[in-house]
Amino acid sequence: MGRFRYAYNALVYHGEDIADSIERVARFGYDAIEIVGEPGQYDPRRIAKLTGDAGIAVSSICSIYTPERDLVHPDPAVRAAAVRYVEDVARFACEMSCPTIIVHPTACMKTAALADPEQEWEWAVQGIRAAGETAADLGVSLSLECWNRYETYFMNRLEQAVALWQATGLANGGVQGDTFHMNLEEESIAQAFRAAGPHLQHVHLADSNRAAPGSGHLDFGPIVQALADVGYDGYLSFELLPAFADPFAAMSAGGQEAFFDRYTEQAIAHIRACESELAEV
Ligand code: LER
Ligand code: MN
Repeated sequence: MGRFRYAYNALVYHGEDIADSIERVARFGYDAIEIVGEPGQYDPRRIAKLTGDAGIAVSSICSIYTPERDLVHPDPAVRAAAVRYVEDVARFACEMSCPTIIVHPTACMKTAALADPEQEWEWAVQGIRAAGETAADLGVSLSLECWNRYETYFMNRLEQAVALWQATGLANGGVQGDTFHMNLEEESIAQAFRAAGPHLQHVHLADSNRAAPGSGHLDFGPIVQALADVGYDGYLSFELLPAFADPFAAMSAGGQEAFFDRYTEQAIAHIRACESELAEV
């Protein structure tokens, strides 16, 4: 039994029957699967049964922040719809006994503010707090994920996410680093995880090219050591995507065979090898 629990984000399995995705993730020894945050497209009861039968869990929900789901949009109707979306995702997660849903305040690929930064910050605090209170009633936690500057202008580094999380006053959740984004935005990925420490709620792993660890140039040894040293006990979820600027365009790209068996097998093997080299905490 290793130290960490592993999940694989089904985002890149786009178009595949979720039963096949669950079977693959279980077959390669994962503890869980991360499910795409489209409650209207999946039956949570079917996923709960399939994962239970396969002996794995649902680790997290990879929410999809489209322009209609922008928590800091100047139009109050858009902000309200975004809060409702996060609440719907929390209910979706609850039906699958999934502990964490991923939250980001802006639409994905929004690279410039549409309002005054202080005003947007206040809207983010209000929206996350409102959705977070609903999630808390459901026993679900929020994970504020940082993205790189080409997918958002709003929150790129873990220190910003910690400040935003603390401003909400919520107790159910924390912050999330994704090594693909951190490779662009943090001075040191390992150091950023150490600084975020107890606030870490969820982690996405991908190599520098957003393929499986071992495919790019990131050295995961110090990253895994940092997560162990801060006592991180959430999931390590592999979010791997083909080389598209817009991560959601990758979903419908198709023909990404490497992201199925090959990378699913490679990802967990690479990080487990790092785990086996850990210096005792
Ligand atoms: C989501 O986890 C993420 O990392 C962003 O690129 C939006 O998909
Ligand atoms: Mn991510």
